[in-house]
Amino acid sequence: MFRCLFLILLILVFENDGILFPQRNEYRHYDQLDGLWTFVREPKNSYGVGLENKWHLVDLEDFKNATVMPVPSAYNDITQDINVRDHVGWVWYQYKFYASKQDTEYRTFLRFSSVNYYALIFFNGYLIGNHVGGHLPFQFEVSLNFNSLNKITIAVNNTLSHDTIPPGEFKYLHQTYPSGIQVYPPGFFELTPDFDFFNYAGILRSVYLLKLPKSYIKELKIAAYGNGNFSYRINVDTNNSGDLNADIVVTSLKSRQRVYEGKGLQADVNIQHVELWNPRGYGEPNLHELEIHLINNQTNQIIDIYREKFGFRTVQVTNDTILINEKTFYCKGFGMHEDFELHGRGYNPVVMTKDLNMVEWMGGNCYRTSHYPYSEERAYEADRRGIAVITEVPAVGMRYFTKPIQKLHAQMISEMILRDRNHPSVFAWSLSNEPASDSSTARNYYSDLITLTHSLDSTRPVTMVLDTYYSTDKVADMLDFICVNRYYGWYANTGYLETITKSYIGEIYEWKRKFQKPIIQSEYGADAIAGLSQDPSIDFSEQYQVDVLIRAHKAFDFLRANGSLAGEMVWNLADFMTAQSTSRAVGNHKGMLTRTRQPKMAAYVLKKRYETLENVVIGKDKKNKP
Ligand code: BDP
Repeated sequence: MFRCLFLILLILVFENDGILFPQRNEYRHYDQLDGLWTFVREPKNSYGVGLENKWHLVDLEDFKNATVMPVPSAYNDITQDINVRDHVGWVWYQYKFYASKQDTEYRTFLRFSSVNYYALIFFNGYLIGNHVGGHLPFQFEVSLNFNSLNKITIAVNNTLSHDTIPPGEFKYLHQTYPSGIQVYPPGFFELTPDFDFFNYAGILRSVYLLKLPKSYIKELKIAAYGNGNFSYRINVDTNNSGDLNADIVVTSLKSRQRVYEGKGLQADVNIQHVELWNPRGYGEPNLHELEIHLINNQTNQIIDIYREKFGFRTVQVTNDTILINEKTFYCKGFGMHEDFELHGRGYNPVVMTKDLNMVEWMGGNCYRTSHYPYSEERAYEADRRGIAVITEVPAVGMRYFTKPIQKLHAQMISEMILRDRNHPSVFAWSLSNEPASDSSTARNYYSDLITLTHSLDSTRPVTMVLDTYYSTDKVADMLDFICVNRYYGWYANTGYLETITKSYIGEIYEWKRKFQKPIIQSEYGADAIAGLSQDPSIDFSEQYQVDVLIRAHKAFDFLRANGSLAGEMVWNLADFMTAQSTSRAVGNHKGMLTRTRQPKMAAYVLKKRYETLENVVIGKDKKNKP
């Protein structure tokens, strides 16, 4: 039944109008509803007991099995109950609050920054909307009760199936011995997700009660280039309140000078002598602030204000390199995860800040939001720190290239772009990680999505992260640049260190030769269990991870020098949790850091490399053939 419900809901197109980050200022306010929410778990893979019995109409705290769950956090690792950790299916959250009298002056919205995977939102007993996919924000307007409690109820389902992105496989198992002994309990199934990270679920990022003016600034699109060309588009919810206009001021956050003043809900202008946003190591990550005053033309009064930080910079792609502000940008990067002990993928400013500090400590200038868009707070921090980011839509391990899946994928792409398009740090969109891109159905499927992405944002290149081979891949030629994941010395030729350098050189050189596009080695590395010391090295020892890195780096230096490599991203910044498998000893250990962010031996090797790597080398000596 859940499967049917799921499909029906997929068919309802989720209308996302663009979504701005919550802001508290002279005209808009919010309450952050984070804290302890009432939590009830349905039986594993239940057909939807809660929906059938209308749990949104009752007080969940009265249930015998009710407990509390911190928001934001994944629920999986908070209890001692293995059934909570490994839950598949519905869980319910509830939160009650009294509205303040002053709230009558505002329009109010519930904003969810990330609920994974599928969420039904009820407010004061009514279904007000749903969202599918996790990792991206959504909001619904609500009318508050002023004389009684307000009650938010959320039903969350983490089920992964063929109809979801990323996909998972349900395998129902039965086995009865001749004696009549049944091995598996009735209804037993194994769920194998098509990805290598723990499927943390629940309310993963903050929940807000937004308080916005009756007419308000709804959407903002900024494009700002290295030559000072600047355009903005403001979309307003007028609430039928007549003729609205906007006063605009752009201020340099470096000099604190106003560099532009204007009027209008949109404009295309050129601003002279702007300070550019640059990635770390290429100059300062200078930011500007666009301040919008929404004006009612009749009364000439300000009715809303929104301020957004942005940067002037240009991203271009040649056959060989990615250029930021017309300079070759070489990505010294990391694949990462939003992952930590206890709160799983739940947003935590401590972990986020530590992670970005560790990227900087190792001399990195770049990361990919593998394998889903990270928190909005992280994108603002990347802007401020000058870390260049490839933002990836949640579409890992794609195998089923059907129309309904494509529609969902397209929706996620558009939500991601609407959320992140004003961030200068985001320099490219990744549409998938390791899809089965060697089939012609994949080609048609991705061709549409690439066109869609370009039409939604013409200022950034589009890429995908491939693990196919240059000889069989069917999408690489449609991308602006190509990301390749490969694990020589780990998944291929384990233990044969002497093959690693030539394997990378040989393969990447062919990708380059065939497609004549910039190539980023987007994942490489090896697992190392922290403290496991073996010399000569053996797989899983810290020395082995170092040995793999050193040999890969030798190849990357060679490839860079002849213009065949535009960047490298080690997999992974830190160890992270995965599903259980015989190749995972309590998670994936390819981190440069442990899961608690302590450096392994490899971290020092990478730090030395990133700190000493010249910024611009590409294309110096093109005659340098392998
Ligand atoms: C790559 C995947 C990544 C995995 C990694 C690994 O993109 O999600 O964690 O392999 O196996 O193929 O460590």
